[in-house]
Amino acid sequence: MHTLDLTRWLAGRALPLLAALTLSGAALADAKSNVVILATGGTIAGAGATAAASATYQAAKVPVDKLIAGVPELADVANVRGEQVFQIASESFTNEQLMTLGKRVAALAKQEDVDGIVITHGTDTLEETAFFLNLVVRTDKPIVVVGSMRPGTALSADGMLNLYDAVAVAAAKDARSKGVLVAMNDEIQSGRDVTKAINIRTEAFKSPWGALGMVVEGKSYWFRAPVKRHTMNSEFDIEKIEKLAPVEVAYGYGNMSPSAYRAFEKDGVKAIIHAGTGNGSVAKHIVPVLQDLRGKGVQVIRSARVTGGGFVLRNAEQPDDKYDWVVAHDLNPQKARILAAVALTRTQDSKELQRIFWEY
Ligand code: DAS
Repeated sequence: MHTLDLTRWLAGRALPLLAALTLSGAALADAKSNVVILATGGTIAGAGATAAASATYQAAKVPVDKLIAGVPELADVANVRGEQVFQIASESFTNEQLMTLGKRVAALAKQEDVDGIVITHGTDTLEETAFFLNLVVRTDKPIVVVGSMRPGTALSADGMLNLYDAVAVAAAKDARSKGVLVAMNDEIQSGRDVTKAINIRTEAFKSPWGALGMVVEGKSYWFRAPVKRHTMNSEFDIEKIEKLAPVEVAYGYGNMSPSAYRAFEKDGVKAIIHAGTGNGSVAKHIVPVLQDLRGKGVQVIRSARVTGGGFVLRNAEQPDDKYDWVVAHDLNPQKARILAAVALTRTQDSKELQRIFWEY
């Protein structure tokens, strides 16, 4: 074969092959999910004065682009981009900020070019935000909330791996339709169930009914799925909510005073979560106060300060049917507040409220 013919022959085959390989490279890149990271602050964006300062630091300092740059491996599991929604310590979250975050998540979830969403968040109220989004964002795309117990400046900081895990889960097709998830300490937790059970260890987040799975080296392994209503099959939709209802929590204990309940009444609350001792018990001198509040239209919801694997049994400690009170089922007081604040945007009927506490 003449040299010229050989060159033509090669060009005729090598170029399309090269193009195909390049295309497949680009196609591979496109095969990766598009994940948006919404940053709100917290320890995962925190900074301490020294590497030994693992528990003394300033939360909400590091911007989202630096968080992403700090974990270049994110690009191996997804195409990521970041948005700074807030830069706050999460104990300071307000209902208005929850609504702003929820509306942004809902808008992104509708976008064709968004496959999953990660929210970096302080750990103090992470469980409340995760449960709120679980109730009001109508999507089956993965939404993963993540935080850290140590700032990125600390020895054995946990934030980078937590963020990597959260992005890997948000990019995973098998994470769809499981409700809002929380990725912390190698575990994948249900946003509905999880709570911050320990205030100073990396294994801080526990679910009374167990984690849904694990994420290891960027791969998710599932062992359970949620059974309560969430996201796509929720009756709540953030796009139809103007403002969350004012709901407060009062803690039960020996020798307690009724002042907190009266103060909340003056503030015009729509519901009070009674974080009772034991199985949502109410001290006998507090019962008439709650009956009076119910008579004035305030919803009374019995939760318990005891959490970790039980639930408040209706009509056990108190005759809820007779008093027209609601029980929070297995929800801890802070989650009961979130559900009541959302539910009261749709109904003031205590029987409807009780149905909602059974189903979500
Ligand atoms: N203050 C805590 C918060 O922002 C810090 C953290 O643990 O994230 O929730």
